[in-house]
Amino acid sequence: MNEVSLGQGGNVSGQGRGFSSSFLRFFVAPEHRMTAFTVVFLVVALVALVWFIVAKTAGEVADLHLAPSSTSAIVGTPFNIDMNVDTHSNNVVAVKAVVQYNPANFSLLNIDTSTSAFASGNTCTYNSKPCEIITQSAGQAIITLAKPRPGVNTASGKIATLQFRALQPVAPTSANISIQYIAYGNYTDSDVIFDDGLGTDILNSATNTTVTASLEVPSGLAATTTTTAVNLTWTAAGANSTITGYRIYRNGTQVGTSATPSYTDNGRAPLTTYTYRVSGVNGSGQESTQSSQISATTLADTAAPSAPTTLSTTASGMDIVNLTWTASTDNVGVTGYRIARCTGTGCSSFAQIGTSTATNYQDTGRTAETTYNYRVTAVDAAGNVSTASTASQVTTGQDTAAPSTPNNVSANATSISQINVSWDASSDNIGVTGYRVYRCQGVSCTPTTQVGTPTGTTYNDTGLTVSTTYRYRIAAVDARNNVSSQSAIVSATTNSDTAAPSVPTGLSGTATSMTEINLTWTASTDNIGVTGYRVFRNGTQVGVSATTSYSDTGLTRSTAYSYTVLAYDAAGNASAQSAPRSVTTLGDTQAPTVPAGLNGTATSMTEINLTWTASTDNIGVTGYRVFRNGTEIANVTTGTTYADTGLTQNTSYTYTVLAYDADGNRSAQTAGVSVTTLAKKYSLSDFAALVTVWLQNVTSNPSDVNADGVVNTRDIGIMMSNWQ
Ligand SMILES: [Ca+2]
Ligand SMILES: [Ca+2]
Ligand SMILES: [Ca+2]
Ligand SMILES: [Ca+2]
Repeated sequence: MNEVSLGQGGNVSGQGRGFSSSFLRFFVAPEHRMTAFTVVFLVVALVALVWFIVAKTAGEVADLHLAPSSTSAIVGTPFNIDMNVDTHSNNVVAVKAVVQYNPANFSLLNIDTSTSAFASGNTCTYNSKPCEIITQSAGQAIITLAKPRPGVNTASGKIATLQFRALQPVAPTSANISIQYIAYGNYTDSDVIFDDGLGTDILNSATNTTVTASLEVPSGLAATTTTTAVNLTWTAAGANSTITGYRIYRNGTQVGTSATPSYTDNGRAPLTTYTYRVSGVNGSGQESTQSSQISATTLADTAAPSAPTTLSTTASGMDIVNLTWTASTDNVGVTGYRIARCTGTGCSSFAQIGTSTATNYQDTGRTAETTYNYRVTAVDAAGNVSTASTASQVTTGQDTAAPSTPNNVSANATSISQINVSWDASSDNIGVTGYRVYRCQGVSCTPTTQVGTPTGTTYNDTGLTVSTTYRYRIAAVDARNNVSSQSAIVSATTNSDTAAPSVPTGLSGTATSMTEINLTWTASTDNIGVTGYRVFRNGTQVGVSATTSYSDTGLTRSTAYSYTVLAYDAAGNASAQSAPRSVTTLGDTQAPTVPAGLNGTATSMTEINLTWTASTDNIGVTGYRVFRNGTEIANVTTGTTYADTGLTQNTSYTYTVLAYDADGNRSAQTAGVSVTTLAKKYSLSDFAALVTVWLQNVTSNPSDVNADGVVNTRDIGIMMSNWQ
């Protein structure tokens, strides 16, 4: 059988071209169809090229034209491709077109041959065969048309109009829709429609139609706004559209999807402009171009949040207050809270102290033991402020924070007994109420004795010891007796004493004996204290006294001494000497003892030798006085003997002796001792001598001779006295 038939379902069978038939049968099997499509296309193209060359050699029949040659399509919207043929040089009596496409991308809706130049419908038959054979399968349509009257020349004409619809947005590639075209001309054989065995001219060619298919772009995008939302609407996709949903873009970023042509974009900020676009998405998830852009501006927020409720305040320690409250609500959103505070029980002059985005707040740095009131307001992003919450009152805990340690402590002596200590004021969370001053005495001691509690930053330490080092340190204290650390230790030394005592006055002296004078005087005064007095006798210091009296001993009796006194202090400062006072020691009033053992011996007619035992005296015996017959006759200053001469012979004399001292004190006289001089023994010479004396006396005193030549009695007496 010399026939080529293209079977249903794309199966190709034929006996005239066994190789091709077997080849095609293999590749058009469902499991090989995709590959087969390509291979078939290539094989067909190769064969067509061979046929084209053959046809050229045998004479071309016709050219194929597709109108349009490329198409822009909207997915889902039908588009037409006209398949035309025009005669090149021969009569065309039959055509065969194999239309191939990817059924995933396109569907062939209709093959319209009503205006074809080759057939008028399936009712036509030619040589017991239908003039028009159209077979379709997925991705392929084979259209075979024949003229009812072979041999009738047809210069040109439409073969068919193919109505496609794009199922997917496809890029324009050469394989979108492929048509293999075979034309037969100059047929005289009326047996079969297709038979190239009788000198038939064949033009076999292939052409492609490229299709740019895109998804339907949403249109008619419009918006209305509220404070927090933008309501979008757009035109629904057409009835044939493959769009199954939409994607919504805000400011270039997808923010949502919608199965319907509307979308509400909630959660927008008030008074804010947004831009929107919308795209369509088909069932394969492919997306259309985005729509044109629109802008929408939300409305301003003018509604204030609700007032915070159940405000609670709790003191934490002495300086922290914790606040919590129940959240406010707002049409847009509460952006934060403002916390206000005032100080005092029932106070009302609230001032904002902080903000919080949470429903709690910690107020630090509060003052201990202080009552505060708090209230909270809520605000939104537009600055709308709620009414204030109910105030909540709280009192902080007791002060436990000690003041800061006093700094810059200094100590300076201002006198011999005063040191002024000063320092910088300490600080305290509430207030420093005073300071404690600690002191010790010494150069390396630790001050532990509290000596002062000034409220200010100075302390004048008085009553101190001269030239003495003291060390100090300070601590600060608050009303709760929280005591700071003690300051650094400072020291100072009181001034040395340079002031001398006053000059002693009222110096007086009394001689109490021959060797002692007691001095007294009026006490001197001193800035610190009189340590003692120095006593000077005749300009030379003879002693010191811690009191206002002095006994000067070892003196000489009956001697005048000049005294002065000065006062001195512990630092060695000495006053001037007092006015001098002259005092004389007592004299000696004690007489020597009475000489004892007085003994007299007449050694001649005119001499008696006296001896006695020496007297004693409190001072010393100066001498003795000798009395004869009651008359002092001698002063013996050496020894205890006395020779009394010139006495009368054979005469008894009575002697006494007394002792005396340097001050003239005399002892009593001894008992009288009588001694008789030796008797006279006369000789002639004694008489001659008597006469001689007598004569001498008479001669010297002529008047003594009476007229009668008698010598008077006086002369006799003289003579007699010489006799003896
Ligand atoms: Ca609001
Ligand atoms: Ca404190
Ligand atoms: Ca002094
Ligand atoms: Ca005496």
